[in-house]
Amino acid sequence: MSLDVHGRTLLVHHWDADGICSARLLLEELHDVSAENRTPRIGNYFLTEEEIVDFSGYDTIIIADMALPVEDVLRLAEGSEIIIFDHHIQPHIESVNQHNPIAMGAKPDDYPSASWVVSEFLGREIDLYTLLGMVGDREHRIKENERFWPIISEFCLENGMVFDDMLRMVELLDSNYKTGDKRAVEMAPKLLESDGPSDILENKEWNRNVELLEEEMERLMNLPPEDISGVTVKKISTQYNIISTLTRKIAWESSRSVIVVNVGFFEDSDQLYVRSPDRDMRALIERAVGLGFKAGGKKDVMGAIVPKEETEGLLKEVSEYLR
Ligand SMILES: [Mn+2]
Repeated sequence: MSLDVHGRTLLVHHWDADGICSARLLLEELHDVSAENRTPRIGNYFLTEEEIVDFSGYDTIIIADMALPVEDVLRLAEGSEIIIFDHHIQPHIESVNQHNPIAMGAKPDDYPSASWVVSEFLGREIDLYTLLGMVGDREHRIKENERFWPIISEFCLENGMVFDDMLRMVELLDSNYKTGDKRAVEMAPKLLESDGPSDILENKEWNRNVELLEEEMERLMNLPPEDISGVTVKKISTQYNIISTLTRKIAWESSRSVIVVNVGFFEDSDQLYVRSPDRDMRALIERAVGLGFKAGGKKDVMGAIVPKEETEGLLKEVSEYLR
């Protein structure tokens, strides 16, 4: 199917490797249209008032790999035509053009990335960007996918690559959001010009990012954690958006529940991230949302953005829940 857009077109996409690859595929399709691409403020899974006003000036808005709140989508839909390509859990939104098989009941394993939703919609052949989206979102777990792992293995073989090369490419693409560089995220889809890996593997800036991120991760891992009744709590201050990676690393090494608070990423808010090997986070997410916090996640993780003056309160709430 071809992508039917009219007027000034804006592509809003997630900042991670899947978002960048999905944007790359869509921009190729839109090459003869004056399309611009944008990512929301990094770390926000919603649009700010400013972004909504700004985006509302476009005739068509394509949203890729980003399950924005339904109320944000509906506000954009008031004056623009909306086309969504996604694979996140998201309610079905009747009034917009929503291509999200998961919202229609498909199995997550059949749609491991938004890049695949886009690729399938456009009827493309399997290519590097479609597969990198999957590797980005699933990492090593893509090997357990009975449908797509054989496709990835064969693609690697045919193109003289190994899976580690794909992981490296994902790391390089993700380095843009992890360093908090919104403009670099927005530039990235346009820098992917060839169909080969060299545009990614040889990008000097992204390689330098990865080095910086590794150094910062080491510094943060070496900071001593606190112990609050059997829960590991780590308070950090970093300008990098690496709280989820850090929390996962600490949790793997300790196999205990971990809470990380980063006071250094947002000016007005803190990032709070929780991972637990045995406690179901979904009830906690509901509770945090009920208390008015911006929180989201899955069975084993919760991420929240908390106004600075409320961080201690939420931290207390979370550690009580975990103990
Ligand atoms: Mn995705």
